[in-house]
Amino acid sequence: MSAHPTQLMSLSQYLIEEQLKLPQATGDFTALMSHLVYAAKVVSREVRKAGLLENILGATDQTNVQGETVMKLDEYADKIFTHTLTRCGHLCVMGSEEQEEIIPIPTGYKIGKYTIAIDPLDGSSNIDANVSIGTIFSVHLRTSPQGTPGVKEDLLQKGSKQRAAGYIVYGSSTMLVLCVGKGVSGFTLDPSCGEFILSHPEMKMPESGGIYSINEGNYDYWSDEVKNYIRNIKSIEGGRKPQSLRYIGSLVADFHRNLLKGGIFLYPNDTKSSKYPKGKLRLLYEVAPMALIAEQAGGMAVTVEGKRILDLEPEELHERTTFVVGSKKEVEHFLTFIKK
Ligand code: AHM
Ligand code: MG
Repeated sequence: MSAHPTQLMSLSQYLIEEQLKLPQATGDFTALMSHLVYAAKVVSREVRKAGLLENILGATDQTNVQGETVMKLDEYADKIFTHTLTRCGHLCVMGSEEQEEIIPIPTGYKIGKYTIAIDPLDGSSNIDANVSIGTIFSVHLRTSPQGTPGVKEDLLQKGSKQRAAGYIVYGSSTMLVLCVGKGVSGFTLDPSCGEFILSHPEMKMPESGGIYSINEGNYDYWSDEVKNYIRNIKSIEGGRKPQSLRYIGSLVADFHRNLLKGGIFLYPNDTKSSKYPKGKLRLLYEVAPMALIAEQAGGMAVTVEGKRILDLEPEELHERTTFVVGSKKEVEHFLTFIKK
């Protein structure tokens, strides 16, 4: 960034400007975001130190609610986000990938009007290999009465009702991509002053792209529609250029690259074994927030049956779904392969 410091906008300034556009805004959302950003900076600091400290890399002796190995950084990130956010006075309840049940506000702390569903550290199987990982979050307004403890139903709301969604990618730099209802903005953490600075205003996903991202090792498990689509985009029939495969295995990093460069990401369901019959990714804190960001950046997000992700009615906290997301023309092309 070569702009003079007086021309730069920090995330705090950005949030206050957004708040001032809404005469009815109370400042609660801005305050909630500042607590979330504090926790993200702490996680970013720990990720940057990984490898130096013995107690950060590697696995714990536990598995999470999904039956997956819990990494030490997973556990650390879960603790810092849930501790900070449940005590900030603006949430009524929280949900985390790492915790089976909803997380209540501890006794003695103010109960607020928002909910957050979070994947504290996504892509954690990549931690030990120094590959980009991330945090994904989704914010809703509660539906149960104000002032009472929040309930599961406050979290089980459609993606289209999200008040905000975002992700933090701990990559070659730490970046926060945020949608506060309308439009998408990207902020890069300046480690010298500890602030997220607006580096990517009004982000738009290219209308089409030349990248596809999918775990192709699962090919034999897919439906014929998904197989036909993947064969088609790799085909050179008629002199076409095949698309490039890029798959990191960290949703945040794969999504972020496709947002910037254009492309499509798919995680279909497993039709031949019982491992992921509904897909692997979780609706509330992985898929729905990414879908809001994609749509607000001009892209599309659907299930493998072609249903709009933001219209899905969640029934469970850790519900899984299939996910096809990316540039508008690429997702539309995918939809032409689905049987009517
Ligand atoms: P996690 O939440 O346990 O890290 O799992 C989610 C991750 C996503 O980041 C990524 O897109 C996907 O799992 C990769 O799965 P696979 O290894 O099956 O390709
Ligand atoms: Mg995850």
